[in-house]
Amino acid sequence: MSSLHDVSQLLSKFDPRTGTIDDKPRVERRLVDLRGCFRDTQAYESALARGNPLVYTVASVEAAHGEGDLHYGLGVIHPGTIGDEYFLTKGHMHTWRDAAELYIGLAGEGAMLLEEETGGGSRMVRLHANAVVYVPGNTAHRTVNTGDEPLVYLGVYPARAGHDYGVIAQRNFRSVVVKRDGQPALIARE
Ligand code: S6P
Ligand code: ZN
Repeated sequence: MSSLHDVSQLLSKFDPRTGTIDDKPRVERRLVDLRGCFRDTQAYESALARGNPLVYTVASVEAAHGEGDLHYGLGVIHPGTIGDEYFLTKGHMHTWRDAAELYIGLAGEGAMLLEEETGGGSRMVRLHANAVVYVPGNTAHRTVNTGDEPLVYLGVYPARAGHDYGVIAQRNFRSVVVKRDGQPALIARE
């Protein structure tokens, strides 16, 4: 449980340039970690043959585990494309399906791909500095960088949300965000 006496539980400092939050753990996702995510598998394999760039990092603060507690993460997605599809996160649903999440844009230009688990459609919602995206419960979410600079954002979610990556690994998203005439467009995966 957090205590008002312990300031380390109350205040953290992040650096949007390094994608770090104090000394909290930070995961790195490189191109090789994103096998199966991109639509154009040939473009993926040939990009991988040329190198294994860092695609995104997430530093997380996940210390509190009370029923009403919050976790949060600082994400940095680097600019780039595979074929015409923007660099992206793996994407997930929350294990506790009802858990919503707030994404707060800090720098760069990007978008969130939001999909209901069953039936419903896909939405692309722009994410950038001074924008807040509300991700409802029961919604698969993936973030993409549509600009030329790193996309930096905070994600705030219930401590008990959990991350279900398996559901995405199995069937991926139904739509993709691609670059069309220099602009992001949402299209069906086919
Ligand atoms: C966690 C939140 C974000 C993501 C981050 C990376 O609920 O949605 O911090 O973890 O955007 O995406 P992913 O799909 O690799 O976790
Ligand atoms: Zn999430």
